[in-house]
Amino acid sequence: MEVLVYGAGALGSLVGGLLAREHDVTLVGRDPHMRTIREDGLRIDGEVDVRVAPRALTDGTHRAADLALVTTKAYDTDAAARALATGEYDAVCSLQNGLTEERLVAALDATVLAGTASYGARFAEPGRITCTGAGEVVVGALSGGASPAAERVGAAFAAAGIETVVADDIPARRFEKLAVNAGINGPSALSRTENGPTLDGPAGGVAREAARETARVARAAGVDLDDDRAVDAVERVAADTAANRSSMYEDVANGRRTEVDAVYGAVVDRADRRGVSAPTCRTLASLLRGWETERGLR
Ligand code: KPL
Repeated sequence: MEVLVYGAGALGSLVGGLLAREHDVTLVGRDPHMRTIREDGLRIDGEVDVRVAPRALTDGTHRAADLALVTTKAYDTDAAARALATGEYDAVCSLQNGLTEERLVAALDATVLAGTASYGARFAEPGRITCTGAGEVVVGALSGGASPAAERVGAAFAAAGIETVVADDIPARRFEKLAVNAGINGPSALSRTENGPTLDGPAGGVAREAARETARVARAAGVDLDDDRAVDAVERVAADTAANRSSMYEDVANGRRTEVDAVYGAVVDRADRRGVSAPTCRTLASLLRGWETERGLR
């Protein structure tokens, strides 16, 4: 299968590198990472040991592939969609944080799938990614149910040795993932703690409450996600990735813009539209937006 990975940061490079063991992969990202991959190939170490030589591009002009994976930060989704709209893909699958898929649907004439990748990935240096946790990829139709496109994509991931689930309950899984991000990302970034201690320490109550609020918003939107499932998911992911920094902690530690809008904005906007309360997510959104404003990041 020909696969284009749009957004070759840590996770995109890791997933693209694993796929390149079996498929014809093109990574789209930034220099010097792309230049190093072109010259020396891509090295993945840590929990897996992989050396591959995918194509590595820095621009977003027209191209075609069987599958385009979108792995950019959520706030770069519109730019990714504009670039992908100049190409042709049988399926486009988001592995991003936040509920970004609707924006891809609006911009693209292709089947858009939703996915999650529970791998831990850290950018070590240009051309080298460290896998800090080997997980699984879940893929499925945006509105749930069976999907031949999701089956094809799932089979391609599995053929590359990636543990893969093709799920028919994507609406609940998307909100479950949002609950995980709402529970872990803000509290870990604001308390500067790794995922495990975030749940075990003083920020644990905030994390669980943010997950419950996300589940409430999901239910108000007609998605069947109960509070216990959302809290269990946060606790499970925090335990599985205990020693990892969340992406938002990394962003804050490096003085970069965060995915506050895609995570907390998504919860709070939906809460406001549906008339449900989400005070914890609202507070986390305000704190993170305030931090970004102070640093001129928004
Ligand atoms: O998706 C993540 C992130 O850091 O953005 C989690 C699942 C919280 C893992 O750290």
